[in-house]
Amino acid sequence: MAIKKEMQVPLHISRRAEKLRTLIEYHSHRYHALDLPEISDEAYDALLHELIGIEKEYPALVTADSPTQRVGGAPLEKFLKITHEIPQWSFDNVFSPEEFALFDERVRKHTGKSTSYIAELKIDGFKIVLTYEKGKLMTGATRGDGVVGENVTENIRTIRSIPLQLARPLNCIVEGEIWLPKLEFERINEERTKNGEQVFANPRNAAAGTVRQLDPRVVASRRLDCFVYDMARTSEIMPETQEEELELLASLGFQVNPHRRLCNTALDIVSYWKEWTRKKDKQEYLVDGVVVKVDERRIQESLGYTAKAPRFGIAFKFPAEEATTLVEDIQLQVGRTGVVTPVAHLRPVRLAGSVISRATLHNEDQIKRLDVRIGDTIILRKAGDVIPEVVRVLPELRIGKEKPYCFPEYVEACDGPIERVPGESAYRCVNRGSFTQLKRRLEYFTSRHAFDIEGLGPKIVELLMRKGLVASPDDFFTLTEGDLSVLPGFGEKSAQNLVTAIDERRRISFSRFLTALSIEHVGEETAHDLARAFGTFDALLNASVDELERVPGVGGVIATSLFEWLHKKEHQTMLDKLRNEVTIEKQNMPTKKDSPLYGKTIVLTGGLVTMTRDEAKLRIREAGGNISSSVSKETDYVVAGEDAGAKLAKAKELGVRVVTEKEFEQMFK
Ligand code: 0OX
Repeated sequence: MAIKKEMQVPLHISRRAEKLRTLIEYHSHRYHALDLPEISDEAYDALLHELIGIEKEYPALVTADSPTQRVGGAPLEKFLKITHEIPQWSFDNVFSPEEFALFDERVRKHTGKSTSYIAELKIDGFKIVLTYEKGKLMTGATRGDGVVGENVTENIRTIRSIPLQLARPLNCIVEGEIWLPKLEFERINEERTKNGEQVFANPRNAAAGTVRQLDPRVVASRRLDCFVYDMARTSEIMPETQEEELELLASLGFQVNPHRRLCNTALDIVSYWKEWTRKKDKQEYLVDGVVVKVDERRIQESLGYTAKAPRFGIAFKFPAEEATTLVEDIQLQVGRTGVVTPVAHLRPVRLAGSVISRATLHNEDQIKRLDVRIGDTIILRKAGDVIPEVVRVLPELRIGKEKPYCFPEYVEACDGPIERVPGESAYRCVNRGSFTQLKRRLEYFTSRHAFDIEGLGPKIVELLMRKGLVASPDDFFTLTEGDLSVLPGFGEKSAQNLVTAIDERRRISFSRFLTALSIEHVGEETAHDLARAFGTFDALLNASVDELERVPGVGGVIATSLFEWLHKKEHQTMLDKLRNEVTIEKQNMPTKKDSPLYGKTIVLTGGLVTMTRDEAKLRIREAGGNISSSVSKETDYVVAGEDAGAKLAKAKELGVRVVTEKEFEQMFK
């Protein structure tokens, strides 16, 4: 007979639930009562969902005071309370097209036919309920717990997009979202940093903190804004559809978000959602999803409400960019120049639309800074096309069995010991000739950054190495169809295709060629600088250390190590053989001398929305600019994308000019 799970809650589960409850309560207080959260809403949600999951599986663990048992923020003491005339609902959430389809199915089952929906952007701000009498603004109230809110009328009177007087003398109650423009949020935080005050975590919290400011003058000094989306009650006739309702609100003088779309099918909604998943970050305000409402009021009313939410609408949230997960292990990864990078192996977690199971920890200093241990629960973040990052550890959830990570002396992939390079945070393999390191170099050689040979990915490279066909980069160019067609997974056709793909790459630009060699310190940017300075590979080979050092972007350390690399016997032999096989093109100098980027040093930071990082780099190079990965006094511009962090702060500190992605785009025009 199956034993009920509530009879046997494993100790580690009940302990985890208890720790989660305490931690969630702490962050809930910081969020709701202090408007000063330490973690993002998404990380908070991830913790809450974990607790909900545990309590669902083990109902015996539900306590009356569990944070899962309460909804919304309790009103603070400092403002007068207002009991809402209309209960303040919010919609249930769905997170994927599949979940949305279930919602649509429920609606269609009820109506017996297809229904048109209105899709609106879900503004991630602070909810406000406005009451007008005879067209005059009487009160503005926060949502509070949905029944009782706070009277913040004096504060919201300072918001210019909230009309004090409507176009007609009607009585009405409307609902909307107060938000703070992203740039204004940054300005406020700068000011707070100067005054030694704690900064706001995001524009949403800054908006909430401002609306609940006791001094209306402070509110007036900040540029709050408002979108209204619902007419909850009116002394006039209610419009028949949500579309007409939004038009009515606009005609009365409210600011209504312009990006709504009338959709006839669930598929249309999903494409609107996908479109805005991409476009959301370009707005001045935060958008955290799409709100979908049945358009016709008659159908809305007949669908009614559950105990928790209306049935006629749903919040279709964008994929979260932060989540929590467990560090199952920390392993070392050997790179092509022998640098050994610690990588966190994670319990797989869905993040920004993909499943993440690894995150780089960069180096020993980063591990120490984060104090990340095997067994820890961490907050993971992935924004735009930036690689997933460990934001912080949640030490409150430790049970004492977490293991701090220690760099070993001997690393198998290095085929020997490792050493920490003096003056650097990196460890390197002492032995530069291990199989893994050679494999990384050969993989990189054929990759899209270098020779870009189609069909020659890491798996094939390893196969070719194991079969003894390739041990040095020049070996790729002497492979024959006969060599390849007998390999596992190959036939005559695929062998022929690969040989053709290799042949197509026998001409290569100087900078790509140089990048492909995996010379220490010579990445894509330095390779470009060198190629631009010397024009031909022979000129580079003939350069002295002094001449190398004079190239912008190349310092003494790089010059010396490059010179040594180029003049090492084994490298010269390899280069001779390789140059017999391929033709290195002369580097074309950029012609756009009139570009504002010509000769400038640019740092890219944060997520870009309109282009990938690689595209941005290419365009900078074409315009004659240099790209650097760190901010210094020599930097001319820092391009700050979404969620730019430390580099942006450094730029501000040094007085380096910061440009937005939009301004950056303008520079190419
Ligand atoms: C938003 C938003 C929020 C109307 C009745 C329950 C939900 N954040 O942008 N809520 C609603 O609708 C309410 N619409 C929105 N656009």
